[in-house]
Amino acid sequence: MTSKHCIIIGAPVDSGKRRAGCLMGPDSYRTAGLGDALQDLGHSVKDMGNLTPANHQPESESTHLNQLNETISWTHRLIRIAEDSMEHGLPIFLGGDHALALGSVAGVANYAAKKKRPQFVLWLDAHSDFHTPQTTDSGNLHGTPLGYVTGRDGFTGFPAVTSPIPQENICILGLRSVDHAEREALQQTAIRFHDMRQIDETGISKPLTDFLAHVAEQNGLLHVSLDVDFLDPSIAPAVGTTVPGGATMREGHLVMELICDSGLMTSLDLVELNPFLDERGRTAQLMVDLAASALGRRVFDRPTRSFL
Ligand code: HAR
Ligand code: MN
Ligand code: MN
Ligand code: MN
Repeated sequence: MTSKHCIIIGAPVDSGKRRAGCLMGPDSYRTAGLGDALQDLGHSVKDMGNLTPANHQPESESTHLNQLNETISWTHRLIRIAEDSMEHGLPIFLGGDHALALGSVAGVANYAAKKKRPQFVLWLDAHSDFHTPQTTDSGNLHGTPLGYVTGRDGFTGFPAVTSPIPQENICILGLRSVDHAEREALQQTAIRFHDMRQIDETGISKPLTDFLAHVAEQNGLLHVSLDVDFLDPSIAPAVGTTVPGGATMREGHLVMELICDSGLMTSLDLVELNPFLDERGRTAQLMVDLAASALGRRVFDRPTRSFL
């Protein structure tokens, strides 16, 4: 693949749910060798260090939403840095929990709109994260980013979504835990969603290559959001929301290798790693290895595959 300028952005967001620990994620990825792995593949790497949320009001008692103000403040920060970093290279957002994608995705979409290119999103996750602040039972905002970036109502207090992602530009792979309200809403949309049962039947490459072909045809930008719980907990235990029956090691790598072959990825989130729950760093290492696959690591070189 052509070499990229990778911009590593530590986003130790830990406000998207109650169980703490994702704030240690960015440093775990660094310890697992993310920067060197990317450089060994021929990319240039700039590490921006870890962000902090903008100052915010103390959390209010009068909402069922967990750490709302801190999450809003992270969203402001991340939108700006996402928009800006897209001008300079391929941002890799090191989470942090999935609430970081409220900002990373909204920000890259603003950049795409400026460039008059359509923005696409590949969501690799056990969960659909399609709640709004009204529909979430848990009050955990890491369950809402796809709701936010598609422009669903109810995100009072958050930055207005100026470039909503069109539903037909989103593909979710890996689903096996979808709440009732999310299912009802998702089924009314043009979002492409594939649960593990379907992936068992068709293999994971079929829905993915169909989607990549669509992105290529539309000359789109592609944001990839990789949630640790996309993977089976037996290989990726370091996550607060484990759901059995997830993607295998090879399914994970194949997804990343196909993304790499397509040459389409323009930004990446690595989210939900909770190093406090890890076993000798194996989950952090696997996530770094998957990122390396998406950016060109392989056993044999293959010609770039055309998705058109
Ligand atoms: N749907 C559940 C909720 O809203 C669980 C959401 C879990 N989300 C993540 N990221 N772990 O995918 O509470
Ligand atoms: Mn800023
Ligand atoms: Mn998620
Ligand atoms: Mn998840």
